[in-house]
Amino acid sequence: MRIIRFAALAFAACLPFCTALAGEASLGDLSISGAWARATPPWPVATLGFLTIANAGDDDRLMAVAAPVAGQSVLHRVVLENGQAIMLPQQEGIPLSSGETLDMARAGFHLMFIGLKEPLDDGTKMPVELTFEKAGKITVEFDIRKTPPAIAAAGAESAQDKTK
Ligand SMILES: [Cu+2]
Repeated sequence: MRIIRFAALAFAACLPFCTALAGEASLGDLSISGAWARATPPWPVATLGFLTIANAGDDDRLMAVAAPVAGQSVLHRVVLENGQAIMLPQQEGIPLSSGETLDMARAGFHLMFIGLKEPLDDGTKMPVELTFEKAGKITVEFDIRKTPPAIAAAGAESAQDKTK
């Protein structure tokens, strides 16, 4: 709990900068924001990435991701099985419903970058190609960060709720 509160404070402190840094792009009716991946130690194996996709058009689907720095990039969903969190590959892609916004972190999805060829340093960026079923392909610059903004944002939002 204490860690989450601290993260919320850290997020609030850097809010004006974080917004500008977050990986953003748009493709047709899709608006992508908050694209980031976790910074790695000097000898990395794999890392996770997250993003938010708002779909103002018809139903679509995130089918695949590819990052030059990774040997393999996959879509995962975390589910609980017998009390244990396991990651399931999403071979059918991740659905993006018409008129809805998918916050991958909150919905239990993530991108997984496996077989990293080099470390990802905090504060840098890496290009990731996203392939959608209907909208096609786009390359988005993901922010490499040590701190997970998803947890921080959840804290910031509950703080906002209190002001309503
Ligand atoms: Cu995974």
